[in-house]
Amino acid sequence: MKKDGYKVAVVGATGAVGNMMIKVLEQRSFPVSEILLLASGRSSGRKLKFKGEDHPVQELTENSFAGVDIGLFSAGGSISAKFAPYAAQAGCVVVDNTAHFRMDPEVPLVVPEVNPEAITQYTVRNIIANPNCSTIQMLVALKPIHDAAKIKRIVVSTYQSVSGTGKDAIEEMLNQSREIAQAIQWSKDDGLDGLWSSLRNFRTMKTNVYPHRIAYECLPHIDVFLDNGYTKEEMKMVWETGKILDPAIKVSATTVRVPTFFGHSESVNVETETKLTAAQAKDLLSKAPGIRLWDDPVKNQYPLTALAAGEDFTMVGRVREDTSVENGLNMWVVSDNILKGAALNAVQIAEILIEKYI
Ligand code: NAP
Ligand code: 3JN
Repeated sequence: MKKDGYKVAVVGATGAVGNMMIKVLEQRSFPVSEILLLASGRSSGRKLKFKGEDHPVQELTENSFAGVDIGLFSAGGSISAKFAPYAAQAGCVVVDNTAHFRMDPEVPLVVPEVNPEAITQYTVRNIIANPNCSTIQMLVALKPIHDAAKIKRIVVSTYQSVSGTGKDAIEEMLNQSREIAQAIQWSKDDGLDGLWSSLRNFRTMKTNVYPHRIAYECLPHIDVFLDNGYTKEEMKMVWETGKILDPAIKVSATTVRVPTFFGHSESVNVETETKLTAAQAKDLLSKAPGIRLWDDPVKNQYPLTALAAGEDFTMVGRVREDTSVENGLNMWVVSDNILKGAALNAVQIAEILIEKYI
C-alpha cells in the first residue's frame, strides 16, 4: 500500500450495485480518504451515507475524476463505455462492473479467488473488468475442481433472482406478487379448478421491466437473444469462463430468472479429464477460498438463497458423481449476486490493487 487513504469514486452510487459497493467499502474498512458518489443528473441533490456521514450525490461528467485513485463503475455498459476512458485518462484505475470491457483483450477480467495474477495487466488501459455475477460464483466453485482434475465441459442452468435486474425489477416482482396473492381467495378444500381459472386472469399482466409476469413464474430469458438462439447472459458465461479459467473448457448455459429476491442459484454439471469422487471434490471445496461447503442432504443441508444472501461466501452443496459419464460431477452453487456477484468482487479487486500496485 503506497498511501494511507485513496480517493474512491462510485459511479452508479444510487443503484442496487452502487449502494452495495458503498456498504462493502465501509464494512471492509477500505482505506478511503475521500468518497465521491456519482449518478445521473436525476439524483443530484440526494445524499447517501458513508461511515455515518451524509455525502451529496453528484452528476457524473467527463471531469468527475481529477485526483480520483479508484473508480468503481456500475451504471450500465454505455455509461462505462463513455466515461471509463475519461477516468482512466485522468489517472484513475477503473474497476468496471458492466459487460462493456470484459472481453477486451487489453482489459483483465478478474475473480480474486481464481485469477488474481491477471490484475497485473491493468496498466494497459487503466481498466479492470468485473465478470458477470453468474460466472463469478460458478468459477469460485469450479477453480479447485479444475486445478485437481481439469474440467473439459460445463453444463450449467441458473436460477437468477430479480435483484440482478436492479431496483425497478424488485419493485415489479413485489407489486405483482401482492396483487396476485390478494386477488386469489383459495383454500385447499376448494379444488384446483378455481385456482387454475383465477391464475389465468394473470396470464398477461402489465409489466415494465420483464417481458412477462415474474411473480410465481420462471423466465428462460435474461438479457437479449442472440443469433445463435442463446441469450447474451448465457454467452457471457461461455465467453468469460474461457477468459478467466481456461479457453479449452466447453460451456453450455441456460440462464433463467426466478422470483427470488437476492442470490443466484446454479445447477452445475462438469466433466473432468481425470476422476474425482464426490468425497474428494467435497474435500477440495471445503478448503478452497471463498467457498462454504454446505452439504448434508440427510439433514436438509444444502445451499439456499436465504442462507447465502448477505454473505460473502459462495455456498456449494449437493455434490455428487454424475452417473451418466465416467468422470463427472453435479453440484448446486448459490451466492449473493449483488455482493460476490458484483460489489464485493469489485472491492476485492480494489484491495489487491492497493496492496500490490498503487
Ligand atoms: P440500478 O439499480 O438500476 O442502478 C443504476 C445506476 O446507474 C443508478 O445509480 C443510476 O443513477 C445510474 N445511472 C443511470 N444512468 C446514468 C447516467 N446517465 N449517468 C450516471 N449514472 C447513471 O442498476 P444496478 O442493478 O445497480 O446495475 C447497474 C449496472 O451494474 C448494470 O447495468 C450492469 O452493467 C452492472 N451489473 C453487473 C452485475 C454483474 O453481474 N457483475 C450485476 C448487476 C449489475 P440514477 O439513480 O441517478 O438514475
Ligand atoms: O441479470 C442478472 O442477474 C445480472 C445482470 C447483469 C447485467 C445487467 C444489465 C447489464 C449486466 C452484466 O453485468 O452483465 C449488464 C451489462 O453490463 O451488460
